[in-house]
Amino acid sequence: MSKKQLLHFELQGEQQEIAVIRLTRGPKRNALNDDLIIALRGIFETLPASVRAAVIDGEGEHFCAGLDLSELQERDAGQGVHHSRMWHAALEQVQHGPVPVIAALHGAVVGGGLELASACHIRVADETTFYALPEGTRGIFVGGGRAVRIPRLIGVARMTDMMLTGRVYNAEDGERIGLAQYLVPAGTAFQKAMEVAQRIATNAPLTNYALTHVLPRIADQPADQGFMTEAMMAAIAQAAPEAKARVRAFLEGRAAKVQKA
Ligand code: 1HE
Repeated sequence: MSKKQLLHFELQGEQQEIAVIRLTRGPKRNALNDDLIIALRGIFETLPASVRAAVIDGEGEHFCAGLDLSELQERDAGQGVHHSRMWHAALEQVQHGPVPVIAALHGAVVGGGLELASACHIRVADETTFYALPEGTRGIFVGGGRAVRIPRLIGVARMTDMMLTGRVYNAEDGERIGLAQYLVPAGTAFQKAMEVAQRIATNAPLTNYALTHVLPRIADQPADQGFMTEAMMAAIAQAAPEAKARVRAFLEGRAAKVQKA
């Protein structure tokens, strides 16, 4: 399969500010082969400067069936480490690339598919979504970063249960335990993800950077260091001319108030 068929990339929005990245291996349930992982990394390394937010979704009935099991050849231990590190490098680009990334989920979000989703900053799931980590039942382990990312979303105990028992979470329970931040009607995840992306694209880029690059690092720091990093980032953000202009706009009644939910 040529690389062109693995992913679709386009820019949307008046200023070309939203990057849409679609997994296009529908007949294989968007299973992630090596070429696709490398292509994904390339996209995030070379996003145009106009882009302020990105949306990832998958064509067909399912978001993603995880690692392409047909490529799980007999690797020796060293090759296995390099393969895992290739995934790490690609998903690092998603998580710590230039812009916030929203995953629009539907159908199966399993194995490496949940790995990809967990590298995104916001997950919007429709009612058809289901989540599983079937590696435990296939005699393998996670390898693309989930051992680090999933416990941070749902805790070690829930991930252990999912892997030991093959437990499948439906969309509602997935949202309840923190796998997704939004739950929407069937067929509307992409639309909602685009709305969220448009909203995010209106923020000051430095604030978005602080939220995607600095906040998760603060959360990983001991409290004493976290408070100091927070103070540094707060000072840098508020000193920016854009922050001053936005605060002035509010004080002069030119900016939106917070509305009751
Ligand atoms: C695949 C894959 C795949 C489907 N690798 N080819 N992930 C898994 O163990 C999930 C395996 N997949 C499934 O459980 C099911 O396919 C689904 C629930 C996702 C979808 O079911 P369904 O009935 O819609 O599709 P299907 O008939 O099972 O699959 C359609 C085709 O996609 C079929 O190929 P075909 O040639 O017979 O048409 C499947 O073989 C193929 N297909 N999933 C390869 N995963 C870095 S560590 C990551 C570790 C992992 O992610 S391990 C993988 C975990």
